[in-house]
Amino acid sequence: MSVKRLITSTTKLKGEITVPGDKSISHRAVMFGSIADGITHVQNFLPGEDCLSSISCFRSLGAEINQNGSEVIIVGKGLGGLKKPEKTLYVGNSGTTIRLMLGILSGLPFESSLEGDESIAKRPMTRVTIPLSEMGADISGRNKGEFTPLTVKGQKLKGITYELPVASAQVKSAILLAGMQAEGTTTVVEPVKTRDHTERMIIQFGGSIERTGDKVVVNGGQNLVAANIVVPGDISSAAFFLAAGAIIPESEILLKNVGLNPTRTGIIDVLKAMGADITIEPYENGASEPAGDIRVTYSELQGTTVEGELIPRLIDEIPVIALLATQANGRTIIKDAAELKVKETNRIDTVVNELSKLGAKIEATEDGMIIDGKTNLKGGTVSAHGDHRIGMMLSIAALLCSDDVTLEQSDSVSVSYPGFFGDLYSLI
Ligand code: SPQ
Repeated sequence: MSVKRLITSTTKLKGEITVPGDKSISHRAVMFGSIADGITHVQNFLPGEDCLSSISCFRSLGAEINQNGSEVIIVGKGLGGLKKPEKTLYVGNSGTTIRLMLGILSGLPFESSLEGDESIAKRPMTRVTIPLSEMGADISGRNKGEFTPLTVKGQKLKGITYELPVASAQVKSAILLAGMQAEGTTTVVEPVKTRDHTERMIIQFGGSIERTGDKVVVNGGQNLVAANIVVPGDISSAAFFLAAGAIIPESEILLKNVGLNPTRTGIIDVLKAMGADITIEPYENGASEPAGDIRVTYSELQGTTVEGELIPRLIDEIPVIALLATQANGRTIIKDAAELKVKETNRIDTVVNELSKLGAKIEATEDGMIIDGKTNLKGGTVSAHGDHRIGMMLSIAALLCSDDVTLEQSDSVSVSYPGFFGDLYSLI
């Protein structure tokens, strides 16, 4: 187990950071490149463990993928170019890899099995296997297909209309990926709009997709063609620096090339609602995925309420929003976020338990948490529990702690941000 003594008692953070490429977009670039015809070039790919799992799974399916750091070249031969893997596809810690792949594999003419690490084994899969089965997929697994390991026997699929019971971009994407191979039309109805990287990428790869209100519609039998994908920096990684700059006195941090897709920018809305000093300079380059520079300067924060349609736009940032709330005056309430219970860890429990160890006034609720600030954080031994976002949030919290902080399972951060500690400590 990796254990790291974290830097504490920091007075200011100053400098410029270019966070690595977006995780959600990097996964999708590998998948679309592997099922398209022709040579796809991906720039600023995230070489984090999760996205490397996607590469390794598609290599096992016969895709030719050359990855050199953040540059990836994929020689795609269309869906028909993929073949039965010789061994079980291993997705590591990555929920996005397994759920989106289930959509792709459901319609391919061979059998494949998938499994991941201990955390993946606890994450619910029926949210994907139920709609895919309605389309004709044959997927079996532990506990009636609820958990890994899963086996998919490819079938001819038919289009369906499916109302998502939970707002989930992964479920939406799996259905769309199956829908592009199905007979007829597939419609996904979203209760609340979730990240739309799959939809944008279908268009970039020459496919067609339509959105009307809460409905996303794809036609079956689509063939995709290779594309050049430039991945913007990951706003979910930038969020840790945005939080650090906002709560550590005298800080000023410039974040370059951060993805600004409106389905992901809920963290900026929350920071502004709390009174943070944030300025954004969007790039006017007409890219499919918008990006820009963000500057954050320390200021006094106020508590806020985070709920409703905002939740899917910041779901992965809730751990760091909880930390922000410990440094804001008054009460912060986070609700409508029960989805946090089925992430890499139960992120309601892990955030509450680990921040409490550092002296935060925080309590769990059924669908979120309540935090009272402003609190002086002390020190202690905390754990990432194998969850990258918890590890990074605790490393930012430590900067404010008055006593020593030891972080267990610190190497979890490599799932989405391998150079995290180097970048963070370059600002001191
Ligand atoms: O891939 P994984 O493990 O599910 O990653 C997480 C994360 O914190 O990085 C969630 F734990 O992000 C998900 C996100 O929460 C990535 C994602 C996507 O790329 O489509 C969508 C969200 O999940 P969901 O279940 O709401 O669709």
